[in-house]
Amino acid sequence: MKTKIALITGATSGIGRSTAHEFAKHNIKLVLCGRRQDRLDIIKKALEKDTDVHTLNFDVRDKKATIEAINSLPEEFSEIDILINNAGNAHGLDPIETGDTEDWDAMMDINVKGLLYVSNMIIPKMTARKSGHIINIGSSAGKEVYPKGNVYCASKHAVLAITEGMRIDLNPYGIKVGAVNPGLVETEFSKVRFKGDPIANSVYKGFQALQPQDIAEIIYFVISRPYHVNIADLLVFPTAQANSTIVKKD
Ligand code: NDP
Ligand code: 8X3
Repeated sequence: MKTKIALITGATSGIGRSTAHEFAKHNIKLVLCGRRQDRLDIIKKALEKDTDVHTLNFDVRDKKATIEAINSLPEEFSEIDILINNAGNAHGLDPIETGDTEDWDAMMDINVKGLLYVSNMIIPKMTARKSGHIINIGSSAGKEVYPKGNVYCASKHAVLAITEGMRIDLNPYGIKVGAVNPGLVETEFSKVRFKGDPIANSVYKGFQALQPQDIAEIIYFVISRPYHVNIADLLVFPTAQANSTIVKKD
């Protein structure tokens, strides 16, 4: 069987980086994307013993850079079988009346428009081949709005709407589309959200948060089902978390 090729956005940290490691274990060829070249280099070096790796450095907010980066893929990496739209973050946690419009721009531009720009570059080759699998990393925040989550939650609700839209429109081509929606995962997510404020250190204290490896294993499970099985939407919480606001802490 032909070796599959996966493109993972946000592969320099957290869920994306763990997914790259998990896929490499299963000999999936990798196109790893992110803005931090030093990290891309380190991950490439670590995974190259298991699989072929190509890195792309671009900001998903930048449409032109996204187009150029994906167009630059060498032929042996250019037919993407699996797209993991993972790049994204929350920026700030503020009530709507004092929210920072720069944060709003970042979340909508990265989590929503960036996902669309990347998908727009990958989907045409999937439809031409009539095969492919797209997984969008949503969030429990895409299913439930929590206090001060306003725009981040909106961006993740949009990811779920886009996922459904993709699944409908790509159905005639036999392309699988689904979302994996985690609750609290201990990554650099809160460092980014709180911009270096020490409050970030308390987010995952007092309970066992999900680890990025937990999500990576689930993503591998999703992509390794037989062709007729499409996991369309998957919500995963740490056991201590009941919903976006109820977390049992020690
Ligand atoms: P991390 O902060 O650890 O990783 C975020 C990744 O996204 C990094 O690799 C970063 O790479 C990349 N990224 C961010 N902005 C851009 C950009 N403008 N252009 C290109 N890449 C970008 O967070 P997580 O691993 O937790 O987050 C991954 C996904 O999971 C996100 O979509 C997040 O919303 C979602 N999620 C996270 C949860 C959690 O609790 N942690 C729960 C539910 C969903 P670089 O900086 O190098 O560009
Ligand atoms: C990340 C989970 O609850 O911090 O999407 O928004 S939460």
